[in-house]
Amino acid sequence: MRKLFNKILIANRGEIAVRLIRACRELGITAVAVYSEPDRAALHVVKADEAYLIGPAPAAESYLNIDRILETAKRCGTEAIHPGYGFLSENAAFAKACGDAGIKFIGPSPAAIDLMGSKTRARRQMEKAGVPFVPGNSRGLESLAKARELAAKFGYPVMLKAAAGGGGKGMRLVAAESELASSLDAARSEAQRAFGSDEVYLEKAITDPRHIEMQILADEHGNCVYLGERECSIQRRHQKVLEESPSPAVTPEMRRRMGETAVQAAKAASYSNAGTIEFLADSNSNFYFLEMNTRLQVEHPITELVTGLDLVHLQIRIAAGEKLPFTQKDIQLRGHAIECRIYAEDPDNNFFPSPGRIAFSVEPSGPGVRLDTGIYPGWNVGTDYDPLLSKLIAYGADRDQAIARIRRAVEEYVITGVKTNLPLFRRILPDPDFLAGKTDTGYLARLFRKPLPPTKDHDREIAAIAVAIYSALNPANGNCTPPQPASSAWKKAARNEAME
Ligand code: MV4
Repeated sequence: MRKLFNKILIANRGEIAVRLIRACRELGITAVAVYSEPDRAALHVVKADEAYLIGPAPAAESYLNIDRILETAKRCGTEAIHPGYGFLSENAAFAKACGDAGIKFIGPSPAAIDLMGSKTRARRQMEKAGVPFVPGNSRGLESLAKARELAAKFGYPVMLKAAAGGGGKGMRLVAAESELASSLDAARSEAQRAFGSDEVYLEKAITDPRHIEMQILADEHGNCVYLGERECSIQRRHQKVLEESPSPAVTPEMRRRMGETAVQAAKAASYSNAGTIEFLADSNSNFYFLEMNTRLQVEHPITELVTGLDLVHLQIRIAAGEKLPFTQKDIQLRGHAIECRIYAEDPDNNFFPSPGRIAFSVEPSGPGVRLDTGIYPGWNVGTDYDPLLSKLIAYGADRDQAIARIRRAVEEYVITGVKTNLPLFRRILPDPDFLAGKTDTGYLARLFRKPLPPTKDHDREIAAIAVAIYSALNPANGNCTPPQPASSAWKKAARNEAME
């Protein structure tokens, strides 16, 4: 096989950087890591072929430092840059700067990123393409009077959103006309502060919608396919917690309509590479375009498991100019996959970040289990970046088997030294509403109002704590300290014994 690229620089950190390095390794491509000062000994630095310091802890001076990253890319002779998710992944100026420097940005064109970055422009483009979207306006609101008129037309409750926002930032729910004036003022000043633009638009609010997103893949020759949906409604403060594919709420017919709509949307944006169309779905299975994410997403592994495709390999092949190696009819969705995002957060203290040194861990494995992790025992989890530690993913022939496997894997998983949200999954996974697939965006709030069920996990937890203490007290038996040099007395004795 022709080499796609000789060298790729990975402009990211944590589990996703490790995921991308693995893809490079599989494709025979040299993987270059960049890192900030506190990330000197991060897992992605350990795993890369080369690694370069790009600045101090603040992201603005390191992982968001376009000049420094491009300078590093040129110095080490990289041919392409993969931005991962977050950081510079949806920054059109960065994508453009890569192109100008003769380095391939592994993602869509700057124009496509730019289009989808403006929610109002994106809505206008989708309108032209005949994609269904939430009733609302697609230009900034010029006045309170206009907002009143539109809200009356669509009916309360309505949602005010920042045109430059997304992901829930700068969003306000307005229940009645009496709140409209103050909400509009607040939304405007919040948008100005957060995004440098006070453009705000209005949509009819869908109550307790589901968040269902469709993965697409497009090459640079006009071919585009959809790879099935992900149900992402289980969120806390716009942070996804658990995702699954397929969605328990989507029928084959709805999937086909959603998929074809997503391909239409991608084509209307002249989109290439991997992308995701977010939809809101109401309780009557109507779905509406919400926004497009122009990057590889955190939850991409569940799509990989149900399609059998490697999305990162495909991203790299597309960026190298290859055509999609399949058409829509070749895509077969098979089985069921669930992802749990493991965060360093304290569920007993309002999910407050829980930094610290990973003292010890037991990683789950076994049938149908995948763990994408960015940590190791001894690693110090800081507060400079996102608190995502790892993603635990399970696959099964059907939803029941996927749930059984992820429950089993969550029970196996031990992390000590920081608090994690693992106990949250011990609540979600056996919950009758979750098991019945009743998982709209109001699901977690409803779960938190339920009384805590009695737990049978305590014995296992106590056993895990005992192992951790034993290991901490007896360094030679644990993995919290570097391996003892071979010259230690007992190892010598063991060697002598082995030779006798
Ligand atoms: C909405 C909505 C209801 N109606 N828009 C939140 C994230 C951002 N991408 C859009 N969001 C929403 N937009 C209308 N017209 C409800 C939400 C919403 C939500 C969406 C997806 C997942 C979780 C959510 C939690 C609260 C609100």
